[in-house]
Amino acid sequence: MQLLGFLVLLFVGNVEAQTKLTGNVRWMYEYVNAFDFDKAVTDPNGYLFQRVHLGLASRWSAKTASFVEAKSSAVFDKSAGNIPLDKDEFDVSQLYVEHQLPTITLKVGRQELNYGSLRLISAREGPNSRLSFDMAKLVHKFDLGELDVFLGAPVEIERYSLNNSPEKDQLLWGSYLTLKRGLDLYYLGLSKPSFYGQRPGHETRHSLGSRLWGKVGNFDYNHEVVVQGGEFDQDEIRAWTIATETGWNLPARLDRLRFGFRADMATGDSDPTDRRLETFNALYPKGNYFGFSGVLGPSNFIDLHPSASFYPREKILVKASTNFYWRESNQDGIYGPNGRQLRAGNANARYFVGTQYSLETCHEEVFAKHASACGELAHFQRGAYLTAIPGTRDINFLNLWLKVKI
Ligand SMILES: [Ca+2]
Ligand SMILES: [Ca+2]
Ligand SMILES: [Ca+2]
Repeated sequence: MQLLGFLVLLFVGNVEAQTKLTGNVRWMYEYVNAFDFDKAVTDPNGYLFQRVHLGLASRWSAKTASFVEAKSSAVFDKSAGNIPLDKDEFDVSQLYVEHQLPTITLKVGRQELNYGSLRLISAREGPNSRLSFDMAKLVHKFDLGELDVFLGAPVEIERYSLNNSPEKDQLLWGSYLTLKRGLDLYYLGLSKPSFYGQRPGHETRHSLGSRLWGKVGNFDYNHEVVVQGGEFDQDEIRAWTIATETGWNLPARLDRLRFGFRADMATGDSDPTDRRLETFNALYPKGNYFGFSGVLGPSNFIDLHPSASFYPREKILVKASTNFYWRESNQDGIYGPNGRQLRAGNANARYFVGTQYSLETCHEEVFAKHASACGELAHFQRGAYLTAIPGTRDINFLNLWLKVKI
C-alpha cells in the first residue's frame, strides 16, 4: 500500500507524465468430463471463465517509469473441480516502479516473471488468474544479452477484492543469464512449505539450469537441463530434469508445415523410506505444461510427444499431437501442474500413465486486429497405472477461448 501511495503522489505531482493504457479481456469455455481422472468429479455442461486486465504504464522521466495493472477473474456455471485460481473479484496484479541507474535497471514492486521456455518461472497464462511476484529485481543489459538478479515472494490469489498478499513463508531468489546467441544459464532458490505424498515439511530447493535454443538450417531446437539439490524436512533433495524440443520445418514451398518432437524426463522419488527426496519440483511452471488441458505437471514423468503443425494461412495454426506418458519411478505418484500429487506412488507398480491425443487451432487476428481465438480438443486415454486404480476414467477435454486486446 505504501507503493500505491507513492504512485498517487507521483501522479499528482507530475501531471505531465506520459501514460499509456493497456488491457485485455479473455473469455474461455471449458468442458472436462472427469477432473484429475476422477469419475465422480464432473461438470456436465462445462463452465465459462472471464478475465479482465487493465493497466496504466507511465513514464515520469527519462530514467523512471511505473506500471499499475488491475485484474478481475470470474467463473460462471462451474459445479466441480474448483481451484483457487478460478476466481478473484478485483485485485492488483502488477504495481511496480522501474528506475535506470548507469549500468543496471532496478524494478521494484508487484510484477510478472517469464523466463526461458516458461518451464520453471512463468506468469502462468493458462489458468484464469496469472501469477505475479512481490519482488526486487536488478536487470543488467549488455551487448551479448541480459543478466537478472531477483528476490521476492509469489502473490497468493484470494477470491475477494484487494486482499492478495505475498505467500507466507515462501521466497524465490535467483539469477538468470540470457545470451542472445541461444544460451540461458540460471540459478533459482526456493524456500516454502510443501507436501510430498502425504508428508508436509519445509523445502529449501536450489536449481541450476541451462537451456540451449536456436535454429540450424530447417531445424529448430530448445533443450534444457536442470539439476536440483537442497533439503525437505531433513531429507536431502536430489532431482533433475531434461526437456528437449526439436522441430523440422519443411523447406521451400512446404515451409508452412512443422514436425515437432519433444522428449522429456523428470525424476521421481525412488524409495519413500530413505532420507532422500528425488521428486523434481518445477517451481512456478506455466499451468498448461503439456497443452491447454494441463492435466499433468512435470514431476516424476517421462514423455514422448510428436506433433505436426500446419499453417493454412498466415496467423492460423492447426496442430495435432500425441503425448505418451510414463512414470519415471514406480515408487512415486503422478502430479498436477501445481505440483500437487494426484495419485499415490504405491497405488501399483505400473509405469505407463497414458496417451493424450490433442487437436488445437489458433487464429491470431480472428475478427479484428486485436482479437485472437484458440481451441483445443483432447482425449487422455489411461494407461496401465491409471486403469488399475479404481474410480478413474479417461479424460475428454474441450477448451475454446477468445482474447481481445485494448
Ligand atoms: Ca456447468
Ligand atoms: Ca483478491
Ligand atoms: Ca526417497
